[in-house]
Amino acid sequence: MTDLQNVAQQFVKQGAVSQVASYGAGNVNDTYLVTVSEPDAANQSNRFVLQRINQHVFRQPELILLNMRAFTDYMQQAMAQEAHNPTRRWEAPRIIPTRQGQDYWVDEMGGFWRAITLIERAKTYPRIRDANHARESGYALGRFHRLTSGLDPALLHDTLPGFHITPQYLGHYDQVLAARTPPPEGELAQEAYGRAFVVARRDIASALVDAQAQGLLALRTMHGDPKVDNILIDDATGQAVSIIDLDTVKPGLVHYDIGDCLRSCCNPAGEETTDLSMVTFDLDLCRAILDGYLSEAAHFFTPPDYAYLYTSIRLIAFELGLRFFTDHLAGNVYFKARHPTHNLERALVQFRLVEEIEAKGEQINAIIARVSPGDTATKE
Ligand code: GN1
Ligand code: MG
Repeated sequence: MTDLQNVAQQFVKQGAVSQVASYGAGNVNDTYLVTVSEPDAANQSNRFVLQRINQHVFRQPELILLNMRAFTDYMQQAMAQEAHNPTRRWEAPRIIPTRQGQDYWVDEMGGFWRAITLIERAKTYPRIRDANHARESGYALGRFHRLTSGLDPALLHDTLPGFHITPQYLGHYDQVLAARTPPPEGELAQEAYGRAFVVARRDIASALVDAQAQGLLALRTMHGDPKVDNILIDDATGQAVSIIDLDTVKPGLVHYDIGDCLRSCCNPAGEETTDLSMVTFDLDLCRAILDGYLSEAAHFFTPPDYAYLYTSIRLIAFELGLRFFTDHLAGNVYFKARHPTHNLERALVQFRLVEEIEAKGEQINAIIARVSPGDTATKE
């Protein structure tokens, strides 16, 4: 068993580790909150976040740290240069080096560890609480995209090849399906539903990569995982202060992020519910998120960027459902699962959400039209 105290101590320059506790609800990495007897001089805090990177998913974890250095430095400069509202708090987690000055530490079993600062007086939530929370979540993503919009994505490494490339997930799904043995009796109906669901939507898988190939959507810096649990909300003001979980920041389409943020934040039941009748795509939350997002992103958004918003919302919900479904069929090898059908349940939630997004397509497009320039007549 890993000696967590010893791992944590590698990142502590003064004082002793007094507690290491499990932290957050990530599906991929292992995350801990570390408490130290004395505050760190550089970070002014006696707590920090310790993570073991899942090397089955991230094959070259050191690239994560290289990227993090590059884009956090860039964002700091971008913030210093803009005349942004100084009363608004906005922070980014920083890398805490080891006592030897390295950005990560590898244990004797090959485990890859890194530490980052904890942003105090703020927390994340597993589900959206209200329209203000939704607007702030959209703002946080827009703020991140705006602050990185001038960064040449070619300067960032690809920490996770194929991430959000839906046609690749589909190819993998086909392979897994070809090797599939018949499911247990109790899962037959759900699996048949899932398979039919995917068949009916295969043709949407390439919509965003095609738009990129046609030069309509540009490669930029993406966050990769802007779900509701990764938006930090200030305890006192209710405003977003950071977007965390920066392992998947890499070159990509901002539309992957927008789709992911909306599929996560517009479903108040959350992605872990087992009551499918509670899964909805809430239009008021959608409007609030897009308002918050565009309050920052309108600065760099182009007409095709607006035109592909609906596509991205539908596609990324479908993609996550497909990823969960594939992982269930493959025996839960990617996402952590607390029980054998956990990833099947998660897939069904996303598929239900896709049906909602499709059923409400006209209304969602009407919201998008209202927030798009050129449609000033209907603007609120
Ligand atoms: C994973 O590990 P976590 O919970 O931050 C996944 C995301 C999914 C998310 C769904 C690297 O994120 O793509 O949207 O689960 N991250 C990776 O909850 O695959
Ligand atoms: Mg993540």
